[in-house]
Amino acid sequence: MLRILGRANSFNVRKVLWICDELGIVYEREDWGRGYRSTDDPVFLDINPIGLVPAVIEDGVALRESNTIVRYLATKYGPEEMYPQGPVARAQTEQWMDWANYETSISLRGAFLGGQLDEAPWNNAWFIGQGRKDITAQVGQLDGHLQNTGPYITGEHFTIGDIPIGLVVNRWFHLEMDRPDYPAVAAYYETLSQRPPYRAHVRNGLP
Ligand SMILES: N[C@@H](CCC(=O)N[C@@H](CS)C(=O)NCC(=O)O)C(=O)O
Repeated sequence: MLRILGRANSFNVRKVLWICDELGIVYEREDWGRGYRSTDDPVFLDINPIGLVPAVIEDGVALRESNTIVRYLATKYGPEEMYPQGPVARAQTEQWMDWANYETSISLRGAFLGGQLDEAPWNNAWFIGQGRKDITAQVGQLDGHLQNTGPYITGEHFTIGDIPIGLVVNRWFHLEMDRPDYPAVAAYYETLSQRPPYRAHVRNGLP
């Protein structure tokens, strides 16, 4: 059985829980990470030397990086539609995963970890201001894309491209700062919310 190591309130662990429920994958989850067993524990570092959650183990193989785990599970268990094989459709799906994990992660460190949770070292005034400015612009870019593409990120069907973005959008609506109205993003949030795994693991009251 798939073993998931990571606390269920982690932004990145929630992506893995979401896809498992989408695909009906049975798993057992162990609480590791902030507030639980430390990821500096040698037992955890043996599994994931990078020391971050999530990590998974299946058939004796340990994997890390939430987006990689999502792609692995979709490849192994998912329908073609959820992770298209054609090179163009696949790239159009993955570009949103990479964008979310790099661009918006940096902005959210300032806007959320620094600006909302007051977490060091992100709680520096300049970094908070820049993060707020950047995430506002990035969600605006997402809105522009969804106006032409929706209801899902690549069009008609739900794909794994929606998973990291779905976490970003949920956090966006929890940001305690001035946020412009982005109607296409708001509609997208409602579309995702019709999926029970999204409501269970992402739009579940947690930012
Ligand atoms: N790039 C990694 C980032 C993982 C990451 O930053 N995980 C955070 C939680 S969302 C973590 O392990 N924080 C330390 C902790 O919980 O102890 C991924 O996508 O999996």
